Amino acid sequence: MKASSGALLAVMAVAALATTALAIDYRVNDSLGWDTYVDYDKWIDGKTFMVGDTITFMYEPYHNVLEVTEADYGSCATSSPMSTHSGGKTTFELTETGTRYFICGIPRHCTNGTMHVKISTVPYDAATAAKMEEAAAAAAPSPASLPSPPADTYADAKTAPAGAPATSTPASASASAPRYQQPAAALAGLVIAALVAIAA
Ligand SMILES: [Cu+2]
Repeated sequence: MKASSGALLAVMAVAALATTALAIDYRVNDSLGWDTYVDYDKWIDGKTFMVGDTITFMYEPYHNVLEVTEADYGSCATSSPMSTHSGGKTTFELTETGTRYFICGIPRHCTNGTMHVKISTVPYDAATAAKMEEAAAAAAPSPASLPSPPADTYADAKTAPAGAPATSTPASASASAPRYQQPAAALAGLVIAALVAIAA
């Protein structure tokens, strides 16, 4: 009786361990998200993606996420993606080992804007998982790391120079207007006087 319940506990413990394998949801580029002009190789550096982990792209709605082949990744080709995702939040489950390739499909965001990232997934390993979880916790976003304005919207931010005058008519111009009318009035008076003189 005692032995069998002990064995049962052992089985339950093993089952519990198996189901609580550490899985990490990686936010691509952490709190700054999927955006242009980011060194994604640098973001990947030091991370070990394992089967069971997920990667989540957080982005402004004018970006998207295309999963592509290695060849299309290399040339930033957007015409035949394996899958296309939009809406601002896309999660991929890393269900098997191997390398997956992701790019942004908006023109030039991949080629000029560095929006390409490849994720290599390795088999699950508990020790590495624990290490990665620790690293992820240490790198938790701080309130100070606010997202910078997206480079794409620079055109919208253009406004009139701060020093530009509110109107093109200074107040002094209207104040001097009567002076221009004075000679004209005087001339008109002379003309009338002359006409009166002729008539007489
Ligand atoms: Cu984009």
